[in-house]
Amino acid sequence: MTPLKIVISGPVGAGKTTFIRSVSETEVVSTEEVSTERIGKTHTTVALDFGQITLGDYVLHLFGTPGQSRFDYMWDVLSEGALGLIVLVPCDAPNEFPQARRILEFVISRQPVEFIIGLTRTDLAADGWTAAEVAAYFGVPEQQVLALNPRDTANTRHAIHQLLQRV
Ligand SMILES: Nc1nc2c(ncn2[C@@H]2O[C@H](COP(=O)(O)OP(=O)(O)OP(=O)(O)O)[C@@H](O)[C@H]2O)c(=O)[nH]1
Ligand SMILES: [Mg+2]
Repeated sequence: MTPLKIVISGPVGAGKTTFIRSVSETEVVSTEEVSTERIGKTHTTVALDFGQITLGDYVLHLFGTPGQSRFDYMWDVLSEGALGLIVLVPCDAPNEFPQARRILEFVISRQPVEFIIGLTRTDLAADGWTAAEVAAYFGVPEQQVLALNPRDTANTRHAIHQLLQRV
């Protein structure tokens, strides 16, 4: 059976690489380099992350995008033929929300793909945006926004399940 393609996108530091590493059943292919920008961590994705998970009869290929805006052209490359999209949004970085919205609007304008929004870093920021506020910002129903910790495999598996339910 042809593998199904899922894209994990979102702004810098949202947890895309961490998400794919925690959910993938195969060793993840990552392309991280030392960041040239001050982004609060040393490494950043420069091309893609790739992982895989089998759910029932389906093999899912997971592609993670880079977050830095100099790599925006990768959205198009990586989202071609995608079945679903998870946009990760860090609850404590509202300055990154416009970038998240650009990603979402760009991918959906290229092809009508099902998506969910994963709200990350909720354990780190007590005063971060809530799921309801983020849903309002993106103009989607609250059920489409899922608070999740990309480090937690149960959380990331649940997010993939939620996305597949929509697909
Ligand atoms: N505690 C906690 N840490 C998180 C959460 N989300 C992300 N992180 C941490 O934030 C850091 C950034 O995560 P990455 O996976 O590198 O983020 P990324 O989206 O791949 O970033 P770029 O490739 O630079 O765009 C890592 O140290 C993660 O462990 C969260 O919900 N909780
Ligand atoms: Mg990354």
